[in-house]
Amino acid sequence: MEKFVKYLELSPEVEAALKEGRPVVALESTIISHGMPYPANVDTARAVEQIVRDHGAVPATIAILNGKLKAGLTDEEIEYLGQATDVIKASRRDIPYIVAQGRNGGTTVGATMIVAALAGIKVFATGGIGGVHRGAETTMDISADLEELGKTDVIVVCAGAKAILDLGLTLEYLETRGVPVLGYQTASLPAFYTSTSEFKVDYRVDSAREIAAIAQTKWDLNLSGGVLVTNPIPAEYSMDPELINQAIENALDEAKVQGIQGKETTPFLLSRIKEITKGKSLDSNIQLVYNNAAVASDIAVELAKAE
Ligand code: PSU
Ligand code: MN
Repeated sequence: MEKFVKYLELSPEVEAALKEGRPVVALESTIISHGMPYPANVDTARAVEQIVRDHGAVPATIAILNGKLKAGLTDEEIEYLGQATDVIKASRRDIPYIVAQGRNGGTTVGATMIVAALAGIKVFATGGIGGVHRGAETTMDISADLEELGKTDVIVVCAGAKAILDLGLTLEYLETRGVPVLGYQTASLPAFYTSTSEFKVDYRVDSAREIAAIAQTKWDLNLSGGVLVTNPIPAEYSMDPELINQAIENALDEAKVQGIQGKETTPFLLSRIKEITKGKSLDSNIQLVYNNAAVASDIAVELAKAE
């Protein structure tokens, strides 16, 4: 038996689905513990699970609880992550400490990929990925999400990257790490709150079936690592670019003045942008997560068919 098995705890539903080769979609938990305020975080987490089910897949929300790497949470566990103050934002570097000390962690995109891969889950839906932060040429703030995409075999469905990041440098980094950036029914890189940006994705792909085939081909060829699917926010929830960009600029200025650094940066910016936009950014954030869960489920269904 592989050594990691003793740290892993799959819910009975997730375990059965994986055993039987049925589609499973991983969901992250930093978005619950650090990405959204209570109770919107918990309501969203539950609604996302329902959307995955409605699309014929089994949801596996991933987190670290009492030192166990969990895939598939109970309602009470989701509620706990949404309210507790002892939950650590968990990236790759945090996992050994949290597990060995029996602590709790909300897993980032990168850490969720790690647990998904250990569990045998190939598809993961999130809101936005971390990336190369603006000013990274001096701060060196580059999200570990990008490194993980470079080496861990999971398809990540997101709404692109937020303009709190340097989108151009984020794409450069992904290219260096060999990560295909696919646009779901779009050639433009979506920018999270808005459906387009001035950047192009590597390839536009129009169906879940084609995305599944591209990922399967990548892994058949031993080209290890993730595939990034960027799925634009639906037009009716897309924000006014001027409004959101002004909010982002203001939030970035405040972060600088207050000396916000490291892992606090992304949660700080998300929360400030929400306040500046009077909650509009949170509404958009929730809707794009729903949209990503639906597409990820379709991809998981196609992947399961092909296997
Ligand atoms: N972007 C969002 N909401 C989030 C995050 C990013 O719109 O909740 C979270 C994700 O879990 C992502 C993490 O993996 O922030 C990236 O953090 P950092 O930039 O510190 O790597
Ligand atoms: Mn960072």
